Amino acid sequence: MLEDQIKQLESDALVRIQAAKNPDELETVRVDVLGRKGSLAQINIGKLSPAERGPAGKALNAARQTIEAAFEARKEAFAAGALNERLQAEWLDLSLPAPGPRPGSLHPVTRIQTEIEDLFTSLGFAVLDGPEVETEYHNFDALNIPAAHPARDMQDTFWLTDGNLLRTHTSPVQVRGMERLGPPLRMIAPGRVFRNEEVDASHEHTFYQVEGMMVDRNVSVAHMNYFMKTLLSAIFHREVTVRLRPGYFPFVEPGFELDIQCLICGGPGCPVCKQSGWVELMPCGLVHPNVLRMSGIDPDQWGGFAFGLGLTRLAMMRYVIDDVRLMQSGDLRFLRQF
Ligand code: 2NL
Repeated sequence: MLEDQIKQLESDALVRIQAAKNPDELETVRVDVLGRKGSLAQINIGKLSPAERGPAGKALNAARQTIEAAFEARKEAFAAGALNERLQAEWLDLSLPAPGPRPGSLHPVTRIQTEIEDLFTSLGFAVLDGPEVETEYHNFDALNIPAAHPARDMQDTFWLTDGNLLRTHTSPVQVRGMERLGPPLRMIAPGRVFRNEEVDASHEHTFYQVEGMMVDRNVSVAHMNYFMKTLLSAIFHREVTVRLRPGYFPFVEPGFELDIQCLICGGPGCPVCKQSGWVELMPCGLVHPNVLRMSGIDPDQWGGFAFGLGLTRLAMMRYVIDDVRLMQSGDLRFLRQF
């Protein structure tokens, strides 16, 4: 009987569908049974008499539908199983507390700048700020820097097309301070300055410095010495020994180079001080009478001392940083060390 053969085929197929262990095995069963050359297709009802053909065709269709339904159900079961497995593997506990953001830290130059600002504030100095784009007058002329001075060269200064320039030191902030405040005054001017430099491990076109100045009656080199020693002892957290050598800067008279006794070897000589026992640290001097006069201060009534200090260089000394380019690299591996 063809109907019995169909029933047998159907029950065999259902057993094989249930027995399939994975989608690949299931697909093999589908091709074997439902495929174009599969076992269902082999059943030929064409040779039956017209009377038998109807019921046999119905039975064949019913079997096909049953097998297809079982196949679809099994296929969905495999898909659901795969999803469950994934959910198990990728499960994560969203109720766990997050580690939280890493606390930030200050850039080494900012740290030194803040310390110096705190120290000078405690000594009665104002902390002044000023423009980074300056006039030629405030950056050079008002500082008694001659018209032909090499610092004014294109090679040394970033000139703008309108005749202004990027300040090469923070002195112009102090010029503006003298103009605005008048004597007596104590001020420091920390900030970013620009030089037209070829950049390498020890030269940057952009770096930080702080300049300071005190103008009062009868200010002498002794006052300057006292403030400079106080400043350096605070920066290096210990007593420092200093010496003054003559140095020439157009905006001071007399001018000095202030050296400190080497903090590494303490005097006898080492690679840091190039065997001299001293490290050149700070140019300074008494403010030139021309500079006072140009900013409206009478040099016969008032006098002052002034100094310059490289913040970037100081930070490199303190933290033993051997390449100035790291300072503005934005490299988190560098910054996270501070
Ligand atoms: C430097 C420069 C020095 C000054 C800067 C100064 C400013 C005015 C008047 C007089 Cl408005 N002096 N500044 C004085 C002595 C040295 O150094 O480039 N230092 C890193």
